[in-house]
Amino acid sequence: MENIAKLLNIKYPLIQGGMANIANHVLASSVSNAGGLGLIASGGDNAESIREKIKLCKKLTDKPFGVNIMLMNPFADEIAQMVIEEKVEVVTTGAGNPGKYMAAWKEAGIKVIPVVPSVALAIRMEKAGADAVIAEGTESGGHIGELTTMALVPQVADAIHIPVIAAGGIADYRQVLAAFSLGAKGVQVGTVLLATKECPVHQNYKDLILKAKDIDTVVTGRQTGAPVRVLKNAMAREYLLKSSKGVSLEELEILTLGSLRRAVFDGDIEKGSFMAGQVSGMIKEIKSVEEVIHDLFDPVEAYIRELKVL
Ligand code: TUI
Repeated sequence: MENIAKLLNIKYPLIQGGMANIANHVLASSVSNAGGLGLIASGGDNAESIREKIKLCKKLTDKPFGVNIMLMNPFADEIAQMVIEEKVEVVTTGAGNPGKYMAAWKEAGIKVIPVVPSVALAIRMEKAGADAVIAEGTESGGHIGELTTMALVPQVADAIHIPVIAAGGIADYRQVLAAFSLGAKGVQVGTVLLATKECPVHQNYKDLILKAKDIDTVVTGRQTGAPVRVLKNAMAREYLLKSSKGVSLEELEILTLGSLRRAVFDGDIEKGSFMAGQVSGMIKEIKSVEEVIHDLFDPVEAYIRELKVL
């Protein structure tokens, strides 16, 4: 397979990242209308709230779109059922193993694309009937695995026979080309879509991405077993200080409780968790979703001709 555009019936081999609390019907339909695969993210929401967004998204686009299910969500079981009822075309999953849902989804004709942080999970997902996997490197924003995109993607591509989609560290056409070079058949992007006109986050969130430098993300939650990459701010510093002093998991949880919502909806620069990837430092202007997607793919062929590496 040349790339995943054919599999997903879309123009560009691009999937939008899940992005809890952010990826609603507006962002998802914008990505789908621009030729990628838009996704409505479940985050911690319940099935009915996502069902509403699916209905709204169907009014905004006649192109394929999907739903991302964050498997640490306590409502994951009901969301897994709801996507069948709503005849969602594509499901991506994150933050866990979707094995127990796979048979029902495949039976319903849903294309299933789990995020995998390791070769072992990729192999398990292929055996369980996944249509493709997203190999997501630790450069990504939000909940992350250990391996870098550079190390993970070729190892996953060598281990399985279904298409691999690269994620983590992709914000321009050079990184798109690198992903294909590593064996990926498509890319998933999140951070670069945060800085778009259509992205429904508080303006302060977008401004923080535009201001960020290369070293401005940190990983919180390594001690609790749920590492999360965020932009450095007072909240992240306090979290890291408290966890280095060995405070209880409960106290850390209280600190982070609702912090993503504070970032996304209130733009609370001090107390919000601004999840974002290491590519934040590359993003210097707000574009439309359509411009972002064109800028990721259109220069690739000319760039291949320009490259003289040996
Ligand atoms: O899921 C993500 N990124 C996310 S989810 C999220 S919401 C959240 N907020 C606070 C704490 C935790 C979550 C924000 N960003 N990316 C996909 C991803 N999946 N990254 C890593 C994984 C993963 C990890 C382990 C996937 C499977 C897995 O399997 C373990 C197992 O059971 O085998």
